[in-house]
Amino acid sequence: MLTLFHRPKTRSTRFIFLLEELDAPYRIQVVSTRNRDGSGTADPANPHPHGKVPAISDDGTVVFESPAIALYLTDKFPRNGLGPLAGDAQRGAYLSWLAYCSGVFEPAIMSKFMKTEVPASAGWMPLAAVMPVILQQLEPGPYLLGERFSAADILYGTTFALFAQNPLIPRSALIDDYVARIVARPAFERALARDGG
Ligand SMILES: N[C@@H](CCC(=O)N[C@@H](CS)C(=O)NCC(=O)O)C(=O)O
Repeated sequence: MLTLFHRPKTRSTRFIFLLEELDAPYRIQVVSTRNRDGSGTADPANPHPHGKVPAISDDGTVVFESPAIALYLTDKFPRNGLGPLAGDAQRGAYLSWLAYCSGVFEPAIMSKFMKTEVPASAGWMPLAAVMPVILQQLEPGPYLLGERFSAADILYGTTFALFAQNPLIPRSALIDDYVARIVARPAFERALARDGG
């Protein structure tokens, strides 16, 4: 059985969304994590090396970090076509956009939030340079991979949704329409219903 180590209203909620989209069998194990104010403790039951969520265990095979989990799950449960498989012409784009999310997009948001300049030698770029790249990819629409909805859209769509009321990410009709498409999916509703565990 596949276990999702989860804390409600965090990045792990996206994986309830994905597991619902995949129609995969899974159980949720709610764990504690540290809080933003420094209080709280990581749960020893959580296999993530820093006690963060999400992490999964698939009959003992542990996977952590969002892009890795997304890829593992879409490879393992290919039935609903949520991730192009090896040999698919869109595989390269899929892998790239998954990795870009936590390797470039999220650090760019955090740098802007922290008001820290992104050094030229950093592995990511300022948000002002990242947003045009994402917008260009989304322009043909309706999804990052064009007509094909994928797990990458779950990562980006829910991130944009989180910042819907936050001026940190400049709004555009393109992003608003994209978010509306993602959160209208029945699997998203089901994920919110199961978010508490
Ligand atoms: N790079 C990780 C980030 C995971 C992460 O930061 N999760 C937050 C919740 S949204 C967390 O567990 N925070 C508690 C902590 O840092 O101890 C991923 O993308 O999966």
